[in-house]
Amino acid sequence: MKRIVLSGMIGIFLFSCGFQQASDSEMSPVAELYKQLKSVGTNGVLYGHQDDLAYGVTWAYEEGRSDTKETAGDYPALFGWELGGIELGHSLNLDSVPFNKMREFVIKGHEMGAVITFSWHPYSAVDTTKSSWDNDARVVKHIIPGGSHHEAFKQQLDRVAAFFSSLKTNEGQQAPFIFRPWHEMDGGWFWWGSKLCTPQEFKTLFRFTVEYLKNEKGLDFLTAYSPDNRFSSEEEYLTWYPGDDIVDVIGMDNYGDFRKGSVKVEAATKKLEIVVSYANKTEKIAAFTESGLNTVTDDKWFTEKLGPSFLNSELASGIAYVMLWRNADSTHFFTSYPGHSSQENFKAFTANGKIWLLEDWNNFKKK
Ligand code: BMA
Repeated sequence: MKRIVLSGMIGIFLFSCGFQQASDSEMSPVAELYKQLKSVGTNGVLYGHQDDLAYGVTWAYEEGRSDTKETAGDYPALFGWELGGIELGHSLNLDSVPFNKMREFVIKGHEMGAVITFSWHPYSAVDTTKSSWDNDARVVKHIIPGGSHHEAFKQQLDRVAAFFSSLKTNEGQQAPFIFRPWHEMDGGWFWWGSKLCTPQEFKTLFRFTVEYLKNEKGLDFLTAYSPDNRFSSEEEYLTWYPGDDIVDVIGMDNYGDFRKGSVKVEAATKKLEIVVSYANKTEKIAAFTESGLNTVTDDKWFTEKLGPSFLNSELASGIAYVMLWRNADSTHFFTSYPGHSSQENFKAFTANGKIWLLEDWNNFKKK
């Protein structure tokens, strides 16, 4: 990895010019990440896992551990982390991960060569006792510019920005990452979801969030747009889309098409094809930003459901990565772990040459 730090202004300039135009020697770490992920194409799919280095089903905060590594033999190629709680100045996130530890894991993951992505389930800036899932009041219209709680929302973003700015290596290099705010907006379970804001309000919120962090706070990162699976056409997919000028990763979260008893692998494939087709058209990165089967109730799930959803289609296999959700405890885990009855199947899935763990990804980058 090249470690060339450009000033914020030059970074913004390169960003607005499009990454492709910069030559390698002048590329920022974020531009380089974009280029690397874009070059994945149909060669492979990075395997990612939320909170992988922090805890697994049977352990927590034990140096070097990872349910992925202990099951499949290597770390994930992508690590997901969650910011919820940072906006209130909490020292632990909403899943009890200390932000100080998270920072260490992010830097470690980056130095290992992995891709880093952040989700964010913020508390409401209108009523900070309300979590992301308190969907009984309109929040979005009050926090966008002109809204009654816009200043309070900016203070929340200031805390997010301070954390992002602190993600620096010992040499002072900012670790590049993908920020994936306001996800699953097409569902009705979050206060930024389809029940409680209009597409226009949503787009204003999304744009303000990204532009404030970049333009006011001088941050540089890739941005992911990630609706849930409730679309069947490109037009529907783009209902909440804030614009090609601020989105880099064209994503989808999808648990619904993988539920035991009502699995719809082909439907999932069609949606991924819409995602990849739009990303290809706009020169962006396509990704399967979240999935998993809670408590992995199907021992063959990885090779018979998840894998085929993208590997069975040349177009859908153009996603750069797939990220599975966290392994919190024995009642809330979304991928395999050592000793679980799905472990052999998970090994077989990750042994497929198209599914890349960390070493596969690092080898690809060397080529
Ligand atoms: C959800 C669940 C919750 C968690 C939240 C944010 O899907 O895993 O337990 O608090 O994500 O990470």
